[in-house]
Amino acid sequence: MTITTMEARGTVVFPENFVWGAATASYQIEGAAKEGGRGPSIWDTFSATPGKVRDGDTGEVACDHYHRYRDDVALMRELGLGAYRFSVAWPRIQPTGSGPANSAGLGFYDRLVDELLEAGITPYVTLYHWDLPQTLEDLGGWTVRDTSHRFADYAAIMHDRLGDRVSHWTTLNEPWVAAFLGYGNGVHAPGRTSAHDALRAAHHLLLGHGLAARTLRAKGAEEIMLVVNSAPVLTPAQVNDPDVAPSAADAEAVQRIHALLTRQFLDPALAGRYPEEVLSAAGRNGGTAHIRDGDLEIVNAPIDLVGVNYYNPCVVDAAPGLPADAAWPGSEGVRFAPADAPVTAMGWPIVPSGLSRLLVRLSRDYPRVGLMVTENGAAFDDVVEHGRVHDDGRLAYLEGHLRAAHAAITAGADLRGYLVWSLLDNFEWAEGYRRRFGLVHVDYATQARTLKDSALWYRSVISDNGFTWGPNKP
Ligand code: IFM
Repeated sequence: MTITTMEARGTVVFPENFVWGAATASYQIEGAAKEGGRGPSIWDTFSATPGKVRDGDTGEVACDHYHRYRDDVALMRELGLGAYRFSVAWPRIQPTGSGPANSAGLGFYDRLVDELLEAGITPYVTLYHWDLPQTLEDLGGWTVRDTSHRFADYAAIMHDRLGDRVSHWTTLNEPWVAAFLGYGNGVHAPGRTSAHDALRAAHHLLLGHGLAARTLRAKGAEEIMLVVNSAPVLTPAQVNDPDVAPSAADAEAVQRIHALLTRQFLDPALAGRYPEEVLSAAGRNGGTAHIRDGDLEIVNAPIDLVGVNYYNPCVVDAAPGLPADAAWPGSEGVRFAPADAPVTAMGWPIVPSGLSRLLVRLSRDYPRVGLMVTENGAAFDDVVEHGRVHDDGRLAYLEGHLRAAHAAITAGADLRGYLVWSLLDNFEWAEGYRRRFGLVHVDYATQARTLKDSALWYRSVISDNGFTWGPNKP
């Protein structure tokens, strides 16, 4: 069942123990880029490079969460969040990416975790949400194997410090983005533009995941998750009618892009093998010598959950003769097509049914792990008026996607929780501060926080473990 086939109004109630929360990432909110012994990350370097980030924005101050984390945890408590997913800035812990831990950096996360636990909020710790120490990039970044080993060392440091209070560990956030926007089309840090580098980076991120997952498990981590940006891959006609059968050429394009986006990471991590489509893309872009014997066994470390970051479907069709997109080595002959759907301020199509399709498929393809929606949300051009933010667009987006998540559970997906992206408006990477994804509005001039209408609605969803929608909702 997808939400396109559901009634026009009704009530959804989520399973008992369903996890409700929100997510952020270190570079996007912390600020204090030069405090507490933090070393530079690739995002400091990249955002300081003219022309890379809209309006010349950087994460130097961001939401000043480093200093305001107590107030931010108080907001989370006010919203009734059960879980808070945040990432650790590796360069706060190891300013040059290796060697002894920086105690001031560890101290910050220590205090944050204690504050969360005190507020009754479960911490979900992500170890890598893209802020690679610059020194490691200077040594080759994710294109070299050594970075994978450095990542596992850093994971060990973090578990040694927080493992007595943190049970939920995520190794990587969205390795596809880190590899293919960071090293492929250069839209993200470190801004390299080489298909070969991007494919090497993807493999070494996976290797780092496997090494870190094994390290965390050996140290007693209870739950280990890999978070991917995933999406159902659809033809343009399928966006509004999932039952339209694609032509053979379109079906091949769909299958190939699904392999490059999702299976490239989940097949190695959960089944210890690469899809043919990925090996063939690597073969045509510098070769596969970086994939060494034994790597895939390491990558296939036992994990418990896959985190799914879903925003919109990926829409493609066959376009014979088209060269590969720079972010998609192996996508020769495929067009990334527009979707016939309303869009957010990012220009991303709003297709809630895509979430149910995706969750059902992932649960079917990877039945041994549970799923969690670790990011879902939307940017809109919010304004504060008389102390309120009437973000109806975001509220409708969240409501539609929560209905879709519920439909997926009904259809058999093993979905354990849902985290909104994002708790706060924040630094939206190459888009800077213009794009607001928060449940909470941030005035960057004063750092004032204002709960948006969507936040107030989400609070009631959490407290009721569900909601009623439709014209006569109470
Ligand atoms: O802001 C990002 C986040 O860091 C990773 N997932 C997508 C979000 C919106 O672009």
